[in-house]
Formats: sequence, C-alpha cells, structure tokens
Amino acid sequence: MFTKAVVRKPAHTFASGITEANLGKPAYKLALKQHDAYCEALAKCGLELIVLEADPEFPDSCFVEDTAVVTKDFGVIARPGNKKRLGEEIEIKKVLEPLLPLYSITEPGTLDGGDVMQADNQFFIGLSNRTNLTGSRQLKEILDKQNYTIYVIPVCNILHFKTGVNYLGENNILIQESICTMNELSAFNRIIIEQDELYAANCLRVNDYVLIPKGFPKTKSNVEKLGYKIIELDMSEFQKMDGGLSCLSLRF
Ligand code: CIR
Repeated sequence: MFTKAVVRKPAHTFASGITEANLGKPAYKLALKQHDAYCEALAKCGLELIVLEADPEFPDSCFVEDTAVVTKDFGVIARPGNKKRLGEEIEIKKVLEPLLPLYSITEPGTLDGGDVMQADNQFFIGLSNRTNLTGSRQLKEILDKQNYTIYVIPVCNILHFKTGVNYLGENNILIQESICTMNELSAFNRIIIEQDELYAANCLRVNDYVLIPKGFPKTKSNVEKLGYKIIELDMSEFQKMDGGLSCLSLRF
C-alpha cells in the first residue's frame, strides 16, 4: 500500500518543455485543471499528498517521477538524462530527505525514473536516450544490496521504459504490442496494448484503483475485466508533452 505521493504543479512555462508528441501546444489552464483532478484521484486512493509549487525554471518539472526512484524503505535521487531537466532533482532531494534514507545517481551516470519499473521484488531498468549504462549500473548496485532482482533492458522507439510497459500488480502488466517480445517480461500475464491505444500503456495502479487515461476504451475494458476499480482521467495536455499518469507523481 502506498501512503504518500509527491507531486509538483505545472509551471506557466509548461508549454516550452521537451516533446516529440506533435500534438500541438498544451493549454496551461487546462493542464492545471487536469493536474488538480489527478491530485484528487490520488487522494481518493488514500494518499497524503506533498504538493510542490511550480518551478518555471524547469518547464518539465511537473513530471516528478523522473527525478527519483522511491520505495517504502529508501529513495534513489536520479540524474535526468536530458540537460534541460538536470537540476530538477535537487528540490526533490530536499523534500525526500526527511522522509526516506537516500542514495544518488552520480555523474557520468544518467537515469530518469520513468525508465524504472518495480514489480513486487523485481526492478526493470530501461536503457534509453535518458538512462545510460552507468546510471543503470549504479541503480542496480543500490537495488542489489536491498535484495531485489534486477533486469536491465534496452528501450527503443519510446521515451521511457514505462511509456510502453507498466505493472498493475497480481502479475499483470500492460505492454505495447511492439515490445512484448522481451523475454524478461514473459513470466507476466501480459495485457497487450494495441497500436491505436499506445498511450494507455501508461496506467497507474494506486492501492485499490487503477488510474487510466480517458479515451482508450479497449484498455479500459481489459483492465476492468481483470477486476480492477478504475479512475479515468483526462490527460490530453500532459500527453502533448510526452507525459503520462505515472510521470506526475512519486508514490511510496
Ligand atoms: C520529458 O521529455 O522529459 C517530458 N516532457 C516528459 C517526461 C515524461 N515522464 C515520464 O514518462 N516518466
């Protein structure tokens, strides 16, 4: 069970963040409204929220997931792999320091939290344009000491590992069709996300609920069939900036 989440409000500079989505400019007011609804959903799931004020210096800073990897017992401060985001982790470190024992990814390692998926006692670390081999090795070393089983997996054609794969719990993963050949993931019950619903691979299990993006009926129905309670959230403005449901919080 998660009890807390860190979130950060989108800054007025949000639209000048990094994106390859080609879906147009996000509307700031609507992004704020969608962010509020996201926070309400996390509260409904039973989480106490630590809400950080917006930081206009970092247009992508509402995507807090990339700045750390957190569990109930410890946190690892990441080192964002895009120079434009390097430094976002400093504030997150200050916030987490009183709450959890912390480790850090250090230069020349880079690692975005979006590349790290926990599934019970296993961690999957994606090697992407953001997470380099050194960063993955540093994280593996930290997690090895905590007795987790670690898999390091190359990621192609998607921004982060969790853009394409997410663990729901009970051995179920949502996985985009094009990457479901990964051997390391073959032991999971795989719910395949088809080509016309790719964005919905990034759903988020929080305690008794699965948060899913609005507008993906096949994924919704497949998740419901597994017996999960669902909260649907409109994510249109975050999708325009390549961000999904998991990216907007750190949960522990
Ligand atoms: C970026 O490119 O870094 C942001 N615009 C989106 C980050 C999304 N984060 C995530 O998938 N964990």
